[in-house]
Amino acid sequence: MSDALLPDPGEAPRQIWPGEFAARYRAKGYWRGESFGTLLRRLAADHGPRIAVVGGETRLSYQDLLAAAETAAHGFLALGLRPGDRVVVQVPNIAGFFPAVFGLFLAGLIPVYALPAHRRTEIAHFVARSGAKALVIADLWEGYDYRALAREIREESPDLRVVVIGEAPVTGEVGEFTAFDSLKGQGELPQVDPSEVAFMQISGGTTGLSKLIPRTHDDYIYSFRESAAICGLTADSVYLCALPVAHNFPMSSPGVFGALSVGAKVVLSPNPAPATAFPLIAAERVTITGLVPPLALLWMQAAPGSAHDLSSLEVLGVGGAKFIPEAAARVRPVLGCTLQQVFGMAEGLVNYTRLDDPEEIIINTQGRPISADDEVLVLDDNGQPVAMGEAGYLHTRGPYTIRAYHNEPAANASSFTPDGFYRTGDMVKQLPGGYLVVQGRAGDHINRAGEKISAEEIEDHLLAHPAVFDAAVVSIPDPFLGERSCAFLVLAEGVEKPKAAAIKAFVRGRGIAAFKVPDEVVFVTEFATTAVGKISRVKLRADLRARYLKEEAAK
Ligand code: AMP
Ligand code: DBH
Repeated sequence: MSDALLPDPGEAPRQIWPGEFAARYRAKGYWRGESFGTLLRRLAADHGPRIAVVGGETRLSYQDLLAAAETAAHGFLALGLRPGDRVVVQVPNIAGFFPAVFGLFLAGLIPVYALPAHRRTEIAHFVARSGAKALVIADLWEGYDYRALAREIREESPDLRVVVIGEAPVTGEVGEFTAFDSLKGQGELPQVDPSEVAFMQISGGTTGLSKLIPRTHDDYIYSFRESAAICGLTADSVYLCALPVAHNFPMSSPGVFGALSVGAKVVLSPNPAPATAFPLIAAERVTITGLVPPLALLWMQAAPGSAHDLSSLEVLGVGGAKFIPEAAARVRPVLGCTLQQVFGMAEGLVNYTRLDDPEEIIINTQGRPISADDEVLVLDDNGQPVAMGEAGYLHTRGPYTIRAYHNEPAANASSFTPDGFYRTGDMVKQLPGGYLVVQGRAGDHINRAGEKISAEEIEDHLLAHPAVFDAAVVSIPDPFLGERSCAFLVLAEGVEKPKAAAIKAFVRGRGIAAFKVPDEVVFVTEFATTAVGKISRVKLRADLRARYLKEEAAK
């Protein structure tokens, strides 16, 4: 699509529910007119000296967090940022994430959450699509220098302000950037309207590049407040954030915000490996955490032989991809805690098995929605409801599900029905009681260990390789990852066949997250065509997958 059709990226993100819906969500007490900033002030008043966040050597109480966030808010505005401006935040699991994002909220600025795995191409896209005025990054993390990445981004966007947060306070030299810990300023902080967009999450990208998901204070706070209740969180709970904090699952299901909303303690694990997370569980007496299925498997493998005391763990949330019943059944016997399946999406709808559900429900379903006002439709190919227990496409609408992506007219036309239902692309069965069982999905993305990869996005990168004539990227079932990605390539005529490793290196060199690099590369002589010409990409990918699986089975 040409840029001319896109709304001005300078336009502030909005999220609008029709009046009668908004009125109902308010009347029912879902939307309470509280902003993130007001929430933090209330939490600091109620839980002041209690520990809110533990990350590395840093321990922040609720009042420390408020003080640091207020300082940061003044500092962001002193940099020349104005309420409503977007700020791309790419910060890993370090304590500084919290004063930074609450500082942005208090200043009326709008975080756009990137993941630590994102690279030049993705960050540049988020900056451009959101019209961001600033970037908040870490310095060095897990061997990667985010300042180098920021320098590349600034080549394209020279006016972008860059603020650097460290695991330890950054006070010294940060080159041409601003040290987070040097932010200061004074004056009035703006009034923030809780019905306005608070931040933007990113979609896993079912087609093309990731889309931006504008969430309001009202809708998001409702989703994690209710999640905290469903997940049994109290002020005595300790939530371990083992997945990247900016991802919607550890952020809100119930996540770090759900935990903070009840005065609990959040512990940040720099990574989710048992060797890192288990000592933290023992030391901080962690009661609840969330993992994607492959990590849950890894933890179950490591726990029996571990010297660390994991007995404080009460609840393990597992989501992001399908957790197969055989694995689900082992959680309680092996880890001694209650499994809670979580089926959610950054666009909104989140389903949980309830802690007191029968074991059979916990093991075999992906839960039921948070809200009595989450409307769920399971439709067939013709848009007609299927019978209870039959598989169909999940459509949803409700008090915390978006009605539109930011700045995406074409995707909005296809992803939402005229009456405002979000077409999730997931195939589900609905059981009595509203429990959903995920069956698969309609779209052509790869769900690699909970990371969603758009086939189209990777095909575009592959097509940029001079030796590649055509490319199709498909998901292949994988015993550990759930799915892995496989790129089928037709080479241009007369070129020398490159090595698979060279193709992978080329894709990585395009500046994208490592998890998007194809796991496998298969060269084929041609793609099937029908009599009328090229077959659809959807059918082509399905055919290639089927052929691959048949050949594997024959081996
Ligand atoms: P995203 O739109 O990137 O936030 O990814 C959300 C998608 O992840 C959902 O639409 C599902 O396809 C998938 N997903 C999340 N949780 C689960 C789960 N528990 N089981 C199966 N698929 C899941
Ligand atoms: O995969 C997801 O995006 C996801 C999974 C579980 C999510 O956004 C969530 C819970 O909130």
